Amino acid sequence: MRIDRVALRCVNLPLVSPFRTSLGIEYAKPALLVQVSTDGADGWGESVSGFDASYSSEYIESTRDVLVRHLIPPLLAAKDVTVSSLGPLLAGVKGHRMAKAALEMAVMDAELRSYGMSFATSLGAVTDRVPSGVSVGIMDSIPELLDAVGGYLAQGYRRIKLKIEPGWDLTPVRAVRERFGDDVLLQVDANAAYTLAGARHLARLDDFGLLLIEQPLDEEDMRGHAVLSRHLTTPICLDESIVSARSAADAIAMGACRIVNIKPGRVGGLLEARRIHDVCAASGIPVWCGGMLETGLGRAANTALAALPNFTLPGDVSASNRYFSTDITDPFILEDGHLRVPQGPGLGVTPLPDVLAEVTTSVRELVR
Ligand code: OSB
Ligand code: MG
Repeated sequence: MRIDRVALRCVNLPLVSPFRTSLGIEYAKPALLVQVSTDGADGWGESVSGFDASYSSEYIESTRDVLVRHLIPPLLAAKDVTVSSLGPLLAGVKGHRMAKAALEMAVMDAELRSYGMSFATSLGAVTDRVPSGVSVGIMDSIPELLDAVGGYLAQGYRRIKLKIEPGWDLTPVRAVRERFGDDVLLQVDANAAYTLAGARHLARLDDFGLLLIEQPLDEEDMRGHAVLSRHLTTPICLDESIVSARSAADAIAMGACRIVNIKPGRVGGLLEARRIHDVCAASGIPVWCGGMLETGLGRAANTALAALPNFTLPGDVSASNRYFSTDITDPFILEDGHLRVPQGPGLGVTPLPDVLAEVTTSVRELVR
């Protein structure tokens, strides 16, 4: 495939309600979209980098910069680009996994569209629908939280994840258990807000039968997670700490986690995400698909990945209307607590031109 043009498009979508985590509060979802034009089909990718560097060292402007200066030029110069040639082509650039993931997704979309093959088939999906969980932000009050959780359960979400931080942990978990009972699949995500000094406090979460506690400690504190895990009966799940198949293998070997959250957009792309899935499967570690409030483009890719066999827990793959009043693609809809895995060529979805135009804040084009 010859790549003739790459367009980098910044979009900003208002969120239906503010999303608060231990890292801050978001009112809108900014995203950098990558559109590749080739001698075959066009393809779309989406970067999960955020507006600031609070969740990850990568952020939208750093992603755009490394794409423009270092990642796109070798693609435009290459005679033939396929998704499997990207690894070697881009090996000279360290890190910048979110940028690489967006580019890989766009090239993969173009390549698979030219074959008429879906992401699901290409990745090895074993199901055509995936159970949908929902990530519930930190709220101003318990009644507000119970309203939100009750609303999601009424819609049919199969699993609830509560964002926690020191001062908002035991009380919201207890309140949700008391109101909605012990049968609700419930888990928590701290986004690295605790230290080992909080181990005894976190162990009090063991009373609530949680599926897992996600990323309680700093992303680089693999040893700390291994120590903490010996103080808890609740399984530790890592998110931010898992950046590659190698880090997943290390985490498992150290006993730092018993479950892994795989975010393709954060680990360098779908191929690395699949390698993490495979390492975990071989080690008996269940995985689930995380999310970064993706638009319908990233959601299509995540849904396809979540259909692989070792994705045995419901993921943060919620319906479009959990995030946006209007998505940039046809919306993903909750049906009996599941999202359908797109079956069309490539991602199986494309941006709706009118909506795209409305949410676009800038476009930059690079040509061969
Ligand atoms: O830690 O899983 C996280 C959103 C942005 C950044 C980090 C996280 C999240 C979520 C939302 O929890 C998951 C979703 O996309 O629904
Ligand atoms: Mg997380």
